[in-house]
Amino acid sequence: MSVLTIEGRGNWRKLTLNRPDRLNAFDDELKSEFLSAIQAAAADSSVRAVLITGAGRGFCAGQDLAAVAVDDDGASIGATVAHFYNPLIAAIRSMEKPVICAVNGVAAGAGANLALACDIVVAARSAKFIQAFSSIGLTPDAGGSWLLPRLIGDARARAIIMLGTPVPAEQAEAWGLIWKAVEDAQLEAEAEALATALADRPTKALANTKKLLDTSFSAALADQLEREAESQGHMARTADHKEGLAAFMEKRQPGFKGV
Ligand code: T3D
Repeated sequence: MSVLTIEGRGNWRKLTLNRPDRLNAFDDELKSEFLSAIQAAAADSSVRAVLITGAGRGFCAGQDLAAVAVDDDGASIGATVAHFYNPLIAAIRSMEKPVICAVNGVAAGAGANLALACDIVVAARSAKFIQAFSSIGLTPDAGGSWLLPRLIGDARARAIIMLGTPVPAEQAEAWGLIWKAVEDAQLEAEAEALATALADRPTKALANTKKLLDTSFSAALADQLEREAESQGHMARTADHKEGLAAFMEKRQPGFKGV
């Protein structure tokens, strides 16, 4: 059985982490297959949205701790972060199409931060997010120290990282850590409907929106205004913009092509 299921769904792709007996923790095989699948989805222009989820009762328990040598001198952990988690998170954030995460159960350590790095996160009500790092004497990785303060503010980020306190899905929604908590039985349908809707939207505009939002907390307003103007200049020349305008004038639904 493959550790990663890849399903084409018309103009979007679903990736399911598939090591349910380990709560989909990342061993070397899953790391390699998942990073390749993310890079392949990014490079394929026929894929206009990506949905990530997990098989079984967990979403992802982060690094497979059984695979971490107890006498490790730190070199392999550093290498894992540099060669897997960092490129993975960078690939998701820079992917020029929306990435949706359906958190079907517990998301811990790098598994939690993988979810939070996605553009839109929907979680089952039974799911929870755990910054598990400090409980095993580590510090956040997979972008956690960057994402969390931006999403929920410094006070909450500091506490959940230092204490390793699980954040239930409903609390995560109330804090703005995720987009939405839904009934467990509805998660798959809700997430797939989101992927379908996003894949039919103007992909280039969504890609540039990601770029703009990623710089919004670090850029000065004047610089961000310039970036917005530059982006609108590019968008105005896209076929999807012309289609959006035409559809509005003709009082019909637009048929965006992602170009
Ligand atoms: O190389 C590096 O280390 C650097 C990278 C670090 C990135 C990181 O992600 S560090 C953080 C690693 N993750 C964790 O510390 C989480 C460890 N897991 C847990 O704390 C708990 O399992 C959960 C809170 C996530 C879930 O608890 P619960 O009670 O629902 O399930 P469980 O019984 O603990 O787990 C079910 C099985 O999955 C169990 O195996 P068993 O007893 O049925 O044979 C458990 O050992 C296994 N499992 C859970 N998490 C991991 C794991 N096996 C390997 N690695 C895991 N991370």
